[in-house]
Amino acid sequence: MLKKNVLKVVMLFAILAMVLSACGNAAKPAATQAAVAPTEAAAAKPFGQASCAPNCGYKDLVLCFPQLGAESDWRTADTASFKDEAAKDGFTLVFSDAQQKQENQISAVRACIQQGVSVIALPPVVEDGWDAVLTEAFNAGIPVIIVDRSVSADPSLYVSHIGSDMELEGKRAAEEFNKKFPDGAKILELSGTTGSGAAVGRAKGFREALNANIEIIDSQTGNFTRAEAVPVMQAFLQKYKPGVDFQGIFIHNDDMGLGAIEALKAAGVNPGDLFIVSVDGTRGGFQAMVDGWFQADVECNPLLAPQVVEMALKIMNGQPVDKNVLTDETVYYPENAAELLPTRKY
Ligand code: GZL
Repeated sequence: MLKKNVLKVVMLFAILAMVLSACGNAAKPAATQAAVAPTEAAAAKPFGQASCAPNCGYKDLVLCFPQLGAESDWRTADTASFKDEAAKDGFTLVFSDAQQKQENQISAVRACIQQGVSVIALPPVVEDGWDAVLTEAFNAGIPVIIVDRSVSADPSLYVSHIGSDMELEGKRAAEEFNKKFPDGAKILELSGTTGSGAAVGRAKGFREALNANIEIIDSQTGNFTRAEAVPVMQAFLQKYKPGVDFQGIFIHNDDMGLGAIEALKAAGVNPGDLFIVSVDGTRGGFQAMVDGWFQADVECNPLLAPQVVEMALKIMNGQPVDKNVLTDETVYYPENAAELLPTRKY
């Protein structure tokens, strides 16, 4: 009996010793395991850094600019800003006009990816529907700068956004109505392209800042064009009596404002009968203030090319850039519109 017990104890100790040594191996400090010499981690190049870094210059830059359209004076000035900058600096501009169609912009971006451009500066016609093509650019190692309007895509898919604070523009317009109508009013809204960052932001900022006693009785899109705004204003005038059913109009850009004026004139409305606030600050908008039609014009600056080009070169040279760069803007008024009009660059 004693022998059996002794045997059991010995076996137990043997099992315990095996278990401990196994654990011991598992717990053995790295030094005694086969040491793997730490390899020099390849210094990760910043995304978008070009082979010419850190001395990339304008001659190295091939900038893809798939412009969304030519729908407004603002857009014309924006396009001119990029073409003038390319002529001045000597970089290669790959330009296209998508006629306000997202599918055309996406095709143009894909063509630029195929071409292997340095940077893509994308002015998105609408906020949604960009994730797939931005992913393709990202996977091709081509950095994207979102220009002007914003996108709803994952921000990790693009390097930066340069443009206006559209919600602030809407807020500034609302503050003009709040000042004018402390006792309340009924107003119309002529909005921009449905689903565009500009229209969505302006409408949101406008509504958030508008006093509760000012009612937006109707809102229709004029797609940011003068031609499309005329029938929208005509339809409004069929439904609502100016000065009676509504006292003012918030218009998302000057081009639609000029279309609205055509319809208002035809309906016998005079300058100043209505309180109209527009956005952009184009020459046409300044003239409308001089003529008494607009009572304020919220600035939206289209001359974005210099900032975009400098950022593109910083990216190519592996330098850090800000994720969101908003342009400084103001509000213009009739009091000094005549004096400023000759100085306007767009
Ligand atoms: C705003 C821009 C808008 C302008 C319109 O940044 O996208 O598009 O306000 C233009 O004039 O059509």
